[in-house]
Amino acid sequence: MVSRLVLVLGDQLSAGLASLKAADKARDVVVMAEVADEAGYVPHHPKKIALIFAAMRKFAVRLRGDGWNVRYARLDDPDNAGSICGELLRRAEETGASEVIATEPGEWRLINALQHCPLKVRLLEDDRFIASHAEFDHWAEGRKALRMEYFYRDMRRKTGLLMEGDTPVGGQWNFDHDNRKPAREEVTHVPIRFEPDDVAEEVLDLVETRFSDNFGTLRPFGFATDRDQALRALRHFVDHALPRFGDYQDAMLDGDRFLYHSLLSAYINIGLLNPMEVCQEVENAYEKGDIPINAAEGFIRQIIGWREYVRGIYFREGADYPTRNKLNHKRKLPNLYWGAETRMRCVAKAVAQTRDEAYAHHIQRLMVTGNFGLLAGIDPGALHEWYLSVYIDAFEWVEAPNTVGMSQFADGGIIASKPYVSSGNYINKMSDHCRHCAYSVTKKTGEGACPFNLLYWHFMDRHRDRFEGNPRMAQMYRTFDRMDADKRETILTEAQGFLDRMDAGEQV
Ligand code: FAD
Ligand code: DLZ
Ligand code: SF4
Repeated sequence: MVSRLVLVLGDQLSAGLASLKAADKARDVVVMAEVADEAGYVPHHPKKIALIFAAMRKFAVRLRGDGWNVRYARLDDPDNAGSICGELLRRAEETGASEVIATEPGEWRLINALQHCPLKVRLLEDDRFIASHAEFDHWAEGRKALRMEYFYRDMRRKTGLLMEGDTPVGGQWNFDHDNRKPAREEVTHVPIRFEPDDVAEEVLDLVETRFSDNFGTLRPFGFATDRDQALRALRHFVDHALPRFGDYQDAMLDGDRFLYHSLLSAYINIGLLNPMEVCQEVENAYEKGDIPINAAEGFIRQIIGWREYVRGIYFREGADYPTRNKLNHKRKLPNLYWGAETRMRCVAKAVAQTRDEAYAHHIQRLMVTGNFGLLAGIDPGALHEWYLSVYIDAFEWVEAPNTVGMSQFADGGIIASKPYVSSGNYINKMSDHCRHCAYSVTKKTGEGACPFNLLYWHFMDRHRDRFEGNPRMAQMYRTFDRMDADKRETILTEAQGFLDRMDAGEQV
């Protein structure tokens, strides 16, 4: 019988993958390929490329050990075709196969490329997610607003996680009001790191040679690159950080990059960990009495709520979603996102950490770099490309709704009911950055006034027509209008001056 090709992409490294389940070990051939197209569609952080290549190589070894026939192309193989479709065509010619079984990629670009590849490609739905496309669409159908909270409750009912029959454990669905504690200065959690093994070392050398111009520091590299290590990272998180995850979820500290966050997103996104097993581990810890309900519920909501919800939106909204720009923001991305010096301590810290770790936690992404981008009117497409490039966990299905929708309001309010904008006050409340900053968070105007304070009102002013009628923003417009006219004028002029200096490439 003629063999079929079974495609396994760099973020599909799961033994239970749909395409592997549908294939026949005895006759089918697994195709895996490190290709220039995937490594180059954005300038990925070197750590991200290293993680994916090392994890792919180790997964191929594992599949061979399980009896699969694997054809693996390394990036520097002389015959490498440079694209996923090209590699499939090459392997089809080698093996005589004419049919490909693939699990749906997490990006429209690659789905499109597979659909146009001149081979018969059977795309299977990615069942590592909890909600299928049909389930999400069924939930969304006919609703005026697609709010995550209601979707999340359905996912709790479907999975049975933290449920007692039909009612949520602890008597309420959401314990977020317990999760807004500001930063504490002594954080006891140190994330687990893994010394690169021979496979990882070889990949690090390759990445060093080929991608040294990309933004980001490659070494030291401490990410898990196989399932056993990823499981150890999960257990380490549950034992050491999860108990305080809820309390300090929104906090930021000048001297601590990770606080009590899990750093598990990349492992879940590339398939080393399954989202349900992660949640079950957390539920077990709660049932054993090791962690409080606000930690368990808060964490599980991020995975079965937010993660599933943003994926549903990405696929429901279609391929043009990442290009949306409802607020018509056009400013080019300032160099400070690529590490140019800035006096804004919060931004400088988030960007430096991103460069070193390929990681920043949610509030840094949303309320520092995202908030600044939105206030400054930066083109959301440019921000989308930045977030997709620089984070270890960035794949378009999850990155684009978070950036374009949640953070930049560029989808016009499908994900967020109001824009996530704030003055310096929020950052000061949730962090200690302002104490170390050249700007003064308490100054609203004049020399040294915090730029977030100026730009906040600039944003409100330039989008008055759109947001004045939003009941959740009306109070802020009233506050602005109560200021005397001179003060309003000064704020707007100073904000514009700041933007002009930034556009001119001056250090701000
Ligand atoms: P934790 O704080 O420990 O949270 C636990 C888990 O919940 C995460 O591992 C992740 O799987 C899930 N999760 C939490 N929040 C979200 C969310 N909003 N959407 C989806 N899953 C979530 N997450 C990505 O996985 N990839 C991205 O490319 C990405 N881009 C983002 C861009 C912006 C502008 C923003 C505001 C958020 C983005 N997020 C993205 C969501 C979130 O910031 C990261 O999932 C989280 O910071 C990963 O770190 P962690 O594993 O330590 O998460
Ligand atoms: C992100 C990435 C990178 C950097 N390189 C590869 C690769 O060489 N081969 C591969 O199969 N996958 C890679 N990936 C992951 C894909 O880009 C990912 O599958 C799509 O973006 C869909 O989520
Ligand atoms: Fe950021 Fe403003 Fe605080 Fe400086 S003063 S750290 S710019 S919020």
